[in-house]
Amino acid sequence: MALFGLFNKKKKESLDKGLEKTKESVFKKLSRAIIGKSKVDDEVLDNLEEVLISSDVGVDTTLRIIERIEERVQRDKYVGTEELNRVLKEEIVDLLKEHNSTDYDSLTLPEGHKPYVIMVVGVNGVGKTTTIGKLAHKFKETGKSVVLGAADTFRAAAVDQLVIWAERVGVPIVKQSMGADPASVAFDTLSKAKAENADVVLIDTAGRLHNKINLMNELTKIKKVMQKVIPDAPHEILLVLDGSTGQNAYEQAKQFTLATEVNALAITKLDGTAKGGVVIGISDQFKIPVKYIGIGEKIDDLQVFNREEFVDSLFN
Ligand SMILES: Nc1nc2c(ncn2[C@@H]2O[C@H](COP(=O)(O)OP(=O)(O)OP(=O)(O)O)[C@@H](O)[C@H]2O)c(=O)[nH]1
Ligand SMILES: [Mg+2]
Repeated sequence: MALFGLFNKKKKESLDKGLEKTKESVFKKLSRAIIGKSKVDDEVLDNLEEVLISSDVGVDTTLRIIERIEERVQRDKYVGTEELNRVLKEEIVDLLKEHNSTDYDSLTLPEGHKPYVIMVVGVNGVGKTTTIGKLAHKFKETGKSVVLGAADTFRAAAVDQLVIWAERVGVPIVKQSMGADPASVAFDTLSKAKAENADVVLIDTAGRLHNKINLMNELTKIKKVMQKVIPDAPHEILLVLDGSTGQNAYEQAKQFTLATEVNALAITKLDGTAKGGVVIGISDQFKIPVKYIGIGEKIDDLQVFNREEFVDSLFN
């Protein structure tokens, strides 16, 4: 138990540090929003609405949060501004729980899929390859055997980058030369993982092809070919979004969810940006669980997303 507590403390510390910029910005704005006010009234609520929208929470989600707080103020008759942070935290966590009452323990793999195949998608530069490296490390730490597949054959450097991660983490990788058919790499990767009875497969894909239609067709083809080896693969299509792009991340989520069956999200680069509010908006607006957040470039800078921890860190 003591060890578990230590882990949690470490996780919280890195989360606080990773979200520093967003926290600072939200804190400043919130302080301004309640200046000279002792109770939460209409003016404070108007200011709060501005704070949330300007923190990239998104208009729809902001309105839902404000509505909840309005109801709360009516119900409780009086809510002091010193309680605003606590009330905000509670209402946001409750809002996020509307889609899913329990948090995902993303590292516990569902039974009956061995190997469990995760195909990682997203536009170029969002952090797909880095997230795969960090995730491979996480799975390995929990005792799982992992195989990586370098199905981004669009650039030579893409394969090399994944090779470096495979070495760093100490897991096998399946690759072919640059320009090879990505679907063929995926096929080889699944064949190897199946033969070796591996637990998890992580497939990297290209974020940039000649155009968007090409990209979506390519992903569909990779999927089809994978199913020749494992009929229900991929079990997870993990869309990686760059949190520091704010509204752009929403747009990408919209486009990818329309074109492919994305069923998990990772939001990266939350360190070094004040736009961390995107995580709240995206969790609320897409009914797809945010499973991971990226808070730095290093191997340990990926966290399993937990709504309460996240919201708690943001408003403390
Ligand atoms: N600060 C920070 N940087 C990150 C994070 N995740 C990824 N990066 C950096 O973002 C850059 C792009 O990451 P990649 O993993 O190469 O992105 P990608 O989606 O694979 O890119 P393509 O292969 O070009 O499509 C790298 O410099 C990473 O180190 C993060 O959580 N925080
Ligand atoms: Mg890459």
